[in-house]
Amino acid sequence: PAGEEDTSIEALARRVQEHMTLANNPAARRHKFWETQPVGQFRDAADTSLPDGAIEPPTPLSEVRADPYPLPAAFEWLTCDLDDDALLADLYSLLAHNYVEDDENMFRFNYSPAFLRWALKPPSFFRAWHIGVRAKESKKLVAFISGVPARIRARDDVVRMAEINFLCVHKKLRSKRLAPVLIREVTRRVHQENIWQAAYTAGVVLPTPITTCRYWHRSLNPKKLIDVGFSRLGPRMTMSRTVRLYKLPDAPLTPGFRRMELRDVAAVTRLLRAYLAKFVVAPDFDEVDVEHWLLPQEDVVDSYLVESPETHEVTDFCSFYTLPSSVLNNATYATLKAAYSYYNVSTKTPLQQLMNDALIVAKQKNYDVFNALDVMENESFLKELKFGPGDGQLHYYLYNYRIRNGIKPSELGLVLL
Ligand code: MYA
Repeated sequence: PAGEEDTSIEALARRVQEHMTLANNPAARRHKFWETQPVGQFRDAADTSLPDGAIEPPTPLSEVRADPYPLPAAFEWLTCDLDDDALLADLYSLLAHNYVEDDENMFRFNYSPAFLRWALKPPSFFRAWHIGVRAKESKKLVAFISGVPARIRARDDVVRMAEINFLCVHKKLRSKRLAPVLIREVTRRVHQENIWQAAYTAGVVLPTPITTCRYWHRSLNPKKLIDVGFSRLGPRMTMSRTVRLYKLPDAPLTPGFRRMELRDVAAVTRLLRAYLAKFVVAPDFDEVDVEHWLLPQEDVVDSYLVESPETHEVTDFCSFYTLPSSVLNNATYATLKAAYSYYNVSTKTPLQQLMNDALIVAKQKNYDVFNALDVMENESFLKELKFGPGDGQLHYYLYNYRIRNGIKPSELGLVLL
C-alpha cells in the first residue's frame, strides 16, 4: 500500500547504496536551487568544450526584475542602515546567535559590530546590498545577506563582482527554503548595479567550488585552547611541554618591523599589487581599497610592515583580521580571540620570518590562536611555524564565471572575511 515502507532486502540494499554514494560523493546530491543558477554544474565537470569566463551574458538593465522577490506573509524586507547603531546591534545579535558554527557545535563566529561595519562599508558600497528580513509584527531581524563591490581578476580578466557574505537564517526558520529567496534578492540588487558576477565562500559543498582550502591553526595560548576543547594535548605531551612548544619571543625580531600607517598606503599598494599579480584569482586593489581594507583598526584589522632601517624602503607586509568565536557551553571561557591571516607580501624578509613576527604581535595582543588558509604561499610557513591542520574545509565559489578544472589553493590570492 502507498506510503508503507518497502522493507525488502533489495530496497534496504538500495537505500544503503544511495547513502554510501552521497557520503562519498557530495556531487551526487541534487540541488533544486543551485541547479537553476549560472554556476558550474557538477554534470558539466568533464565537459572540456565549455569556455572560461561568464557563463551567461548580462541581460539589459530594463529586463532586471524591478521589485523584490516575495517573502512568506509574516516577513518583510529591510534594507539595513549600518550607520544606525540600533540596527547594527540587531545584526550583531542575529549573527552572534545564528551564524556559522563548527561541525561539533562547540564554537560560533562572533563578528564584532565594528568588524561588520568595516566588512560591509568599503569604498563605493551599496546600502541596497545590506539585506535584512524581519518579522512584520515583532520587527525582529530574522535573516540577512550582504554584498560588497570588488574588482576581482581571474587570469587576465578584471571583473566587477559582488562579494557575498553573512548569509544567515535564524535557527528557528531553517530548512524552509528562505536562503534561496535571499540569494535571488541579493542577485537582483547586484544586477541593478550592472554587475553580473560574484565571489563567495562556504563550508558546504555546492556546485561547483573553484578551489577547496583548509584552515591551519597556530596555538598562541595552548592551555586555554585545550581547556575549551579547541585542541587536544598531543600524544606523550604534558601541558608544560606544550606551553613551551608554542612559546614565542616577547617582541618582533625583524629590524624595521612596525605597524602600518596612513602614510604607507602607496607603498603597501605597490607591494600588494605586484604580489597579487602572481595568482590566478585575486582582488585588484588600488590605494583607496588598501586604505580601507588594510589600514589598522583596533580589534578589526591589523597590518605590519618592514621598513628598511637604512633605505626607509617598505619591503615586506603582513596583516590579519580579528574574528573571535563564542565558546558554547564552557563554564570558564566565553570567547576565543582569533587572528586570521589576511594578505602577506615578502620581498626581502623571508615569509616565514615575517609570519613569525605576525605571530609574536598577535601573542602580545592576547590572541589565543592564529589561523591561516593554505592559499597563496602560506604552505611555505605553516608546518615550520607549528600550525596544525584543522578539520573543516572552506570552498571558494564564483557566480556566473567558469574556471575550467578549478585552481589550486596556492593559485588563489583572495581572502574573504
Ligand atoms: S557562507 C555562510 C552561510 N551561513 C551559515 O552557515 C550560518 C548558519 N546557517 C544558516 O544560517 C542557514 O543554514 C543558511 C541556509 C542561511 C546557510 N551558501 O533556506 P534553506 C542552499 C549558499 O532551506 P537553511 C556565506 O555567507 C542549499 O544548498 N547556498 O536552508 C556565503 C539549498 O539549495 P539546494 C546554501 O539551512 C553565502 C538551499 O540553500 C548555503 O535554512 C553565499 C536550502 O535553503 C550556503 N552557505 O539556510 C550565497 N547553505 O537545494 C550565494 C545552504 O540547491 C551567493 N545553501 O542545494 C551567490 C551569488 C549571489 C550574487 C550574484 C550577483 C551576480
